[in-house]
Amino acid sequence: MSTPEMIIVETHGAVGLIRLNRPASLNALCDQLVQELGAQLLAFDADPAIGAIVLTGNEKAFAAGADIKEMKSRTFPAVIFDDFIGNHWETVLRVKKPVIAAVAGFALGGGCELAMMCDMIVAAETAKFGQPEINLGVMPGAGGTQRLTRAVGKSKAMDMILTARMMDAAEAERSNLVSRVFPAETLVDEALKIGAKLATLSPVALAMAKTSVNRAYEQTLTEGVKTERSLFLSLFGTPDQIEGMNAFAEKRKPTFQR
Ligand code: DAK
Repeated sequence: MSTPEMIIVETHGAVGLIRLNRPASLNALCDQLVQELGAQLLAFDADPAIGAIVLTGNEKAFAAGADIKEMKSRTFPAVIFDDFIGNHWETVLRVKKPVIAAVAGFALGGGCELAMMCDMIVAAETAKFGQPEINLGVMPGAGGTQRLTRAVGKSKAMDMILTARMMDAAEAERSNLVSRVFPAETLVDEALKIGAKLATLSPVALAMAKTSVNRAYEQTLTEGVKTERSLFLSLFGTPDQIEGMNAFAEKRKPTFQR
């Protein structure tokens, strides 16, 4: 993998941190940035020393959307037949390890959609979420109409998508778009702490739990509970299940396999 130019990659113990780094364009998601992000997500996913991943931007923007200047001259045949914005857009959905989006400043359009593809979103008090594509004569195209609606409900999703209104961090927390809100200065540290906790847990149990929660989006309750049951049962007999339950009975901390 060549050295990335538009992301900053760090490791903090067992947590991989990716900072989107195109500050002059508010981290607008151009082809190169999206490709570098996808490659790094897969690299962390394959690295046994990494147990969780944090994805963040900077204090002004998580990402202000797809790069409008790069996208503006695309025509209908081209968007159908070209690899529009690259299929790396949804790489985060293929990652088995937990991925936390830590959002400060703008998370707009594709930036909001990228955050919603992560497993959880934590936000700084400065965060602003929105799907303003309607202002550009288009509409969300990377899951915004679906994931936002499932997160915040129809009325708020319609409000944001049809009027391009932004939602601040307090409203996003009230509306269940984000799980926790922190002061901007401590956002990344807090996200890393969550990642560090996750990295002490059983990777296989985390992956199965993630799969099961995601199935809640796809299935009826009855089918979802069936999926949950079979994933739950599949964990019995794994070294981590044996270790986790023995450790509890022996009043010691478990050591899970990486
Ligand atoms: N693209 C390109 N450049 C952007 C940008 C963007 N999305 N957002 C900001 N910038 C650039 C600005 O052009 C400006 O550059 P210079 O003029 O200095 O060269 C610089 O970042 C600073 O921006 P501003 O001067 O505008 O800063 P302000 O603080 O005044 O305003 C703002 C901040 C976020 C309110 C404003 O920049 C803004 O409205 N930005 C556009 C937000 C937006 O409309 N986002 C949605 C884009 S459409 C798909 C995948 C994804 C998508 C679609 C399909 N597939 C996989 C099929 C996604 C589509 C979108 O996201």
